[in-house]
Amino acid sequence: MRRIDYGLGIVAGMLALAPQIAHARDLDVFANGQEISVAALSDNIVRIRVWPKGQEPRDESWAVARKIRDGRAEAQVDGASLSTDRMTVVVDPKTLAVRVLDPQGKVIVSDVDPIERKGTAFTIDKSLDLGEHIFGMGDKTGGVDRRGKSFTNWNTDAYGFDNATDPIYKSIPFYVSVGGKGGAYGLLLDNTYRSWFDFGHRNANRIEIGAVDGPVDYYVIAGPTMRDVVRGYTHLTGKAPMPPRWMLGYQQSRWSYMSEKEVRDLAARLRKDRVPTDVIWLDIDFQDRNRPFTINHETFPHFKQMIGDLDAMGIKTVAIADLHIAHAPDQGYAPFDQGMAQDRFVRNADGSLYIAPVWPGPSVFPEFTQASTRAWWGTLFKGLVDDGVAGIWNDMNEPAIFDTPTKTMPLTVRDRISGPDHATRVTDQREIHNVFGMENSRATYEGLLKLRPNERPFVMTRASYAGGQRYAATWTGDNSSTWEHLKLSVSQTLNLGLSGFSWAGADVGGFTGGPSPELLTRWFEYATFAPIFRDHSQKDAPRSEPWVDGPEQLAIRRRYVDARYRLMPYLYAVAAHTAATGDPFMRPIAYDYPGVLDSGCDMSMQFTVGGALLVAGNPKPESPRSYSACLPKGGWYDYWTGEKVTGKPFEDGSVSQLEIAPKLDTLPVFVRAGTILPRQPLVQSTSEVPEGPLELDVYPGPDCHGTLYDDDGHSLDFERGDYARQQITCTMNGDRLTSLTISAREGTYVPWWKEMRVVIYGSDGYTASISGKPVAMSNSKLGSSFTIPASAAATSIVFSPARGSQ
Ligand code: NBV
Repeated sequence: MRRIDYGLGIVAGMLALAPQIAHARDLDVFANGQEISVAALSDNIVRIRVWPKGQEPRDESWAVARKIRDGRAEAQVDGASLSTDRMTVVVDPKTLAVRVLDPQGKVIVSDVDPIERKGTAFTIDKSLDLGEHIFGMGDKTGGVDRRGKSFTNWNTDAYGFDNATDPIYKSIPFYVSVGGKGGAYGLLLDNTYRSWFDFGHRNANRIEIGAVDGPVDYYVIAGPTMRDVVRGYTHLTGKAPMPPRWMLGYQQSRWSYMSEKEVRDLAARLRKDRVPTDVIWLDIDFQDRNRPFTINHETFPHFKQMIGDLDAMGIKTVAIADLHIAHAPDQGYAPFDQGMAQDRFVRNADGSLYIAPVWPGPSVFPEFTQASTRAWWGTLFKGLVDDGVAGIWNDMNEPAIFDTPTKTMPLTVRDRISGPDHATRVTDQREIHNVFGMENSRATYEGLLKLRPNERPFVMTRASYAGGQRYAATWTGDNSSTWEHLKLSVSQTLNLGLSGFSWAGADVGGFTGGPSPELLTRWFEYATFAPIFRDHSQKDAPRSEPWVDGPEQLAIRRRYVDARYRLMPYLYAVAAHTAATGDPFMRPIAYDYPGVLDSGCDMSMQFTVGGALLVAGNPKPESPRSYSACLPKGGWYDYWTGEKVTGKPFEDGSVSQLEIAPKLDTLPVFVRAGTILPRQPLVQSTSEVPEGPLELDVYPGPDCHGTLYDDDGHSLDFERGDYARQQITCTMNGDRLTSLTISAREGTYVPWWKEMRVVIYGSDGYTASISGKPVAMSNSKLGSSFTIPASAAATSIVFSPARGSQ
């Protein structure tokens, strides 16, 4: 970087990068023995780094790719401030305190004290307005809003965690603040050491951010909306990629299905009981003596054949592959032998091999911080992939170690780093612990992609760090079969979504303890609308497959799984939108309806799927007493009945309330007026082609739209244009629908539907025509419907009131 000294300690750096950004300038200021550098990576993202003078840290990151870090937006440097079109950063030349302002000069966030350093540790103090709510921070417990709480980032195997346990599995040092005077903003502290965030817990007007070591290296993302911030964050750290469609199907797991016979019986039962299912999971017991990349051929004598047979039934197999490799010298265990021969495992500070107990007994651990070791790890999946395993589950990668009070490796365990984005150097677990799990899942993801270059890899990881969503989906670890955990499953999944991890779920029914019939049924209902719907339970805990509580509970659970499969065209279109934009699949209501933020209505068990479908759960899910669903301003329809609902305006008028008397067989779900919701006939697996027309449910209202999206569901061909997308809009005259337009099909893929059945809710009758030709319409009390052939060309349908219904 070439530097120009402007005097007074203010320096503007000229970047000698790509010619088109050569004019972009960073702001560098030094004072009191410290130096600060502010760079505008895009018009709403700045990177701020501060270091003791002369000790500029390496420009490295596990979270933010180099090409993103090297990006520069048009920015003006004026004295000690840097401005883009959307934000200004002002540095106090004496203290180096930072103020971030919006274009109107309103403060988004400011330092309330200079950075404090104690040895290698530092603390940054940021302002916290009265109106701010805080979200994000990954899987942290304690409810959706993080305000008033403090957290530590240190990946931890948190078996038996509760709503106050911290730290747990993941470290995502990123939050979104909403409701402050300068609008929403986000902050990512890109520091992998043990770090902490205090959101007004010790001091109500402050956010304190610190780490025990490592660089002061953070990004501020300006809003003004929560959506802008989350999109900005996923620009920085990457989007969760488009998953295979089967990820959205129902998934059945257990620690463990112990034998091939048990797995085959399970698959047969799922089909016999007509519980649509896409995935069966194999936990550690399918392996030989818990050794990753082996198969117990006594209990699974025809492993490959079994997977093929499941596949033929429309059921994929996901198999576990933990990161601990059995320390098994001279036993012909290839992962150990190869790893030793190639020096792939982490070592103690004195250079001796680090060996510690986990499932296989004494184990060794690949050094995932080396690119060549990640590549080697990837090759180990060849056998499982050849056998037809569809996805891989990386558990225990905090990393979890048995028989040690810290539950993990000593901090002194050495990690060598090498690879394209890092200097080749040696460090230790103090720096690497929090990224170990992410790099494990990255190695798996990249390995699968190499083995099957045109398939979307599916990896599920337990531990991760900021940016881990690029490589893996996640789940919330070892939760419990309690109502409290049902609530946690909602708040954790929401915050994971706001932290980039759109593909997340909690063990349905709870991992430990065994759910009551009511709890398991309710959990099925909520999980129907979660990104990942996987029923999983602990060894020796009561079983939690859908039928375990008899036919009545099974019937309700099945009805919900059916509902999810019927919604698949909508869910898949939301998934495609999520992968493209970073908008979470499952979102807090305020994401799409910011007006509700301070309504005072309890929305702790409410969320939307893709903005249009609103789940209005009971804030006390165990209680039979009636409660209020809080519906944002605007019209809503009951998803189950298609009827328009009207609530009572509540307090400030930003929501209306609907009194709900809880019934075990109903989870209230509403559709925004103005939604066009695609649905399909019921199937038992997403690999089955639905029979009959695609259904387009039209819920008339303002800003009326919907999206159709389809592709082959598993390959990467969609990236080369082999997908089908159509936008659907409608126009209204007052309360009446006047037209519906389906755009010409974009992309080369030909979707499965040959016909579309359009259902218009909430009217008392229409007649319809296409290009002047009447369309046969059937009108009933609930709405009007008609069927038209599917077409790649644009189609416009014009409506008029049915005779006698004006
Ligand atoms: O592999 C066994 C389990 C697994 O079922 C669970 O989902 C993981 O979170 N695993 C933890 C290890 C044992 C936990 C007690």
